[in-house]
This record gives sequence, structure tokens and C-alpha cells, in this order.
Amino acid sequence: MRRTHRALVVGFIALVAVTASACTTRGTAFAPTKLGGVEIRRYKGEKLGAISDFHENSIKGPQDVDRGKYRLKVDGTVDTEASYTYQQVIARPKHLKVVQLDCVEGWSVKVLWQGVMLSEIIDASHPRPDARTVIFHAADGYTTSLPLAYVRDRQILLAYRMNGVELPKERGFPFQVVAESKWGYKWCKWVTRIELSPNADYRGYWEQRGYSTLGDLDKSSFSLSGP
Ligand SMILES: Nc1nc2c(c(=O)[nH]1)N[C@H]1C(S)=C(S)[C@@H](COP(=O)(O)O)O[C@H]1N2
Ligand SMILES: [Mo]
Repeated sequence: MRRTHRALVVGFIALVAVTASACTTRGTAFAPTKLGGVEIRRYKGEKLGAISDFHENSIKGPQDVDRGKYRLKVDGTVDTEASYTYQQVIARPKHLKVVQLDCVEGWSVKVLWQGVMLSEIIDASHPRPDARTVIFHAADGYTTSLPLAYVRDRQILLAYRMNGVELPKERGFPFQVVAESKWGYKWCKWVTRIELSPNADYRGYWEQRGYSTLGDLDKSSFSLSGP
């Protein structure tokens, strides 16, 4: 199923001759960051993947975010703009979820995520009634979006730990969106800004290059004109 799907995606990319393919592994070699702690590999009887199982295929490679200078901004169609330090974000109530990330390249990894509830951060800024879409901006210039209703209904997390360990810089330190049931390109890493928007058709970095704005795992990841 996954093979057929990948074949379809690859075929379509070739067919329309899109200049870039999402998540093509970069040639740059790098030494992985030493993990700040012992990784949990089993949770409630379930075997977890390893942090080293993730592929590094980010558009500009791993980003160095300074914990002290870092700010998470919340703006757009909100009544109260906000700017939080790293400590202010992780001081919020913590939540745990085992969720698998699936990249359109064909690999996937399931780990235990620890994070804060995105909707709580958003609601603290009082989104206006016309806010439909949550746009994520990242330290590498990457952008992607999720429907506000999905973020609320699915209790989507902004993660700062995986398998009990602080996110290493390759994995998006300080924060990655855990966009469960969505393709990996919806899982924004190195998040620096959360922008609320009335635009339901907003297209982020890979979406502008032909990937589905919805990005649902059970549907095709490819869409030149549709959602
Ligand atoms: N900021 C940023 N976030 C990003 C990306 C990126 O290039 N930049 N790539 C996305 C893609 S295509 C995938 S599959 C996942 C992969 O997560 P990983 O790099 O931790 O394996 O990150 C997503 N988040
Ligand atoms: Mo991806």
C-alpha cells in the first residue's frame, strides 16, 4: 500500500516535472547531536522507534536555535499578540502521546512525544472568529499550516521532548508540531511563530510545490490545484 502510494507520488512528480521533491535526503553528512538523556524505547507495553531512526531531510539542514534568545510569537487574526520564552512555553501543562511520523519519502518512526497543547497557546491569544488556519513559521524559513479546528479537536501537541529526551537540534529544537494523521511535511520543526489566518487555502513551503494542503495520511499527498 505504502509502496504503491510512493510509486504514485514519485510517478506524478516525474510527470509534472516539479523542480523539487519533498524531503529528498540532502547529501550533507553531519554528526548527530549527543542526546541529553536516556531514551525511552517502550511505553505502556508498546515498542517505540529510536530518535536515530528519523531521516534528516530538512530544506536547509539542522538549525541552531539559542535557548536564551528564543521567542515563540503568536500573531495574525488574534486579539492579543504574544511572545513567549522557551521556559514560558514548557511551563504549561505537559501531555504525552505515542504518534508515528510518516514522510512521503516512504519512511516512518513512532515515538513518545511530550509537549504542550497548541490550542492552549493559541487560545491565550484570543483568536478572532474568522481565524480558520494556523500557519507555522520556522527558523529555517519553512512554513506549513493546519486547520484551527483540527488543532483543537485532535488536541495537537507542540513537542519539546521525544522518547523522554529534549528534542535534538536535528529534530527541531526547541519545538516540533506533532501533526498526527498528517504527512511529515505538516510536522513543522524549529517553530518560531504561530500565525492565525482566515485563509483556508494557505499553502506552505511544500504545499506551494504541489503537496496537499490538507496533508492527510489516508489521502494522496500530492495535489497541484486541489486541497
Ligand atoms: N522547519 C522545518 N520543519 C520541517 C521540515 C523542514 O524542512 N523544515 N521538513 C518536514 C518534513 S518533509 C518531514 S518528513 C519532517 C521530518 O522530521 P525529521 O526531520 O525530524 O525526521 O519534518 C518536517 N518539518
Ligand atoms: Mo517529509
